[in-house]
Amino acid sequence: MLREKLKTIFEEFEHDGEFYSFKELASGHINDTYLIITRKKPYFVLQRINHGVFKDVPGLIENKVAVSRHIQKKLNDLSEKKKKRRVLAFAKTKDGHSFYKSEDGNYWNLTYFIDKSVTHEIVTSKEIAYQGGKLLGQFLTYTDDFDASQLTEVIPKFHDMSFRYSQFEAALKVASKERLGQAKPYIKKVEALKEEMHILQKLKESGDIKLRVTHNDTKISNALFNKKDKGLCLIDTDTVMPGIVHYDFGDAIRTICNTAAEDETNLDLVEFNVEFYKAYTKGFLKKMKKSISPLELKHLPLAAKTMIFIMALRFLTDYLNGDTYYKTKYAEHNLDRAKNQFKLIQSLTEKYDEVQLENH
Ligand code: A2G
Repeated sequence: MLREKLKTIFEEFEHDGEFYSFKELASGHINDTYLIITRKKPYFVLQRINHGVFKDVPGLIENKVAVSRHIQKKLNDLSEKKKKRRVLAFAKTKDGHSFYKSEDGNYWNLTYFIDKSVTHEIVTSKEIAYQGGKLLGQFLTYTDDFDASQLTEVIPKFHDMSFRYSQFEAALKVASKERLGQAKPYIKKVEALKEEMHILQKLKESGDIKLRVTHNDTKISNALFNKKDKGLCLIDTDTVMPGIVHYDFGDAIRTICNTAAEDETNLDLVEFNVEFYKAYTKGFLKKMKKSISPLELKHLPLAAKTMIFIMALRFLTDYLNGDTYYKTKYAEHNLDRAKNQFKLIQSLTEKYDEVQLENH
């Protein structure tokens, strides 16, 4: 029984909590995540890391723990007023490790649940967008002096556009006739956008845009807020790796500015919200003013387009591959996700002038 299993795993970790019940937190597409409700707070979050997706789980967990520790040191130096900021804290197992490997070969990690925090699947106010921007700017600022060479590259070439195109092209060769047929209009879009979608990668490769420690999965549901909409911290740091600022900014905008959730199938509801873009950018730049270069700044709108596109491409590729990567609930789920992202690109493209910084 799942309850017994989770309780047993929970008890492998060092803490004072007494297991009472659990609740699945089902919004992620990769790992299995459970809120562990104890008899007396704090609660905990127990996560099974998907080792099909992440080949080096111990490396991944070391990354997360080291980055959290680095940020915690910065928080310790803050004034009392700013002490509401948070960072994930990891529990250790009774034998001193940051993860537990269960007999069935699965890897688990346990973090303290941040009390009175909430997440959002979509953004409903400019204030949340603004706070979200500040959170990311703060994360990148706190990790600016983190030695990126310490980090394991948990998924090599994660946001590398040429790599994602090559996976797409390989998927075209193995896809069923039926899926190829369903995907046809979107396959054409992928081909048409190829050159533009490589611009940022080229700037990264030439060194014109610098490498930083980036989060790499900055969708809005990976940000914690308090009940008054103030940002607390970014969570789900599984993919912290060296990257460019555009990965994180663009991936965040992808969900912040979508008027519908990523899984919405009614495409009439999917629009790009320019007001939220402006609010997010304002919060982000408030924290990043000193460290962002003119070239990085100029390419923020393209970052949004590129990161929406790379997710569309990955959802489409997974659909063509027969759904081997993302968790899906029905046969067309990945195709629907890709359609949602393509609709968002279309809407952003129509409003592209309005998101250019000089028009804010
Ligand atoms: O789904 C997951 O979180 C993905 N993470 C992320 O890259 C993005 O595709 C997202 C879409 O909602 C991993 O692939 C590790």
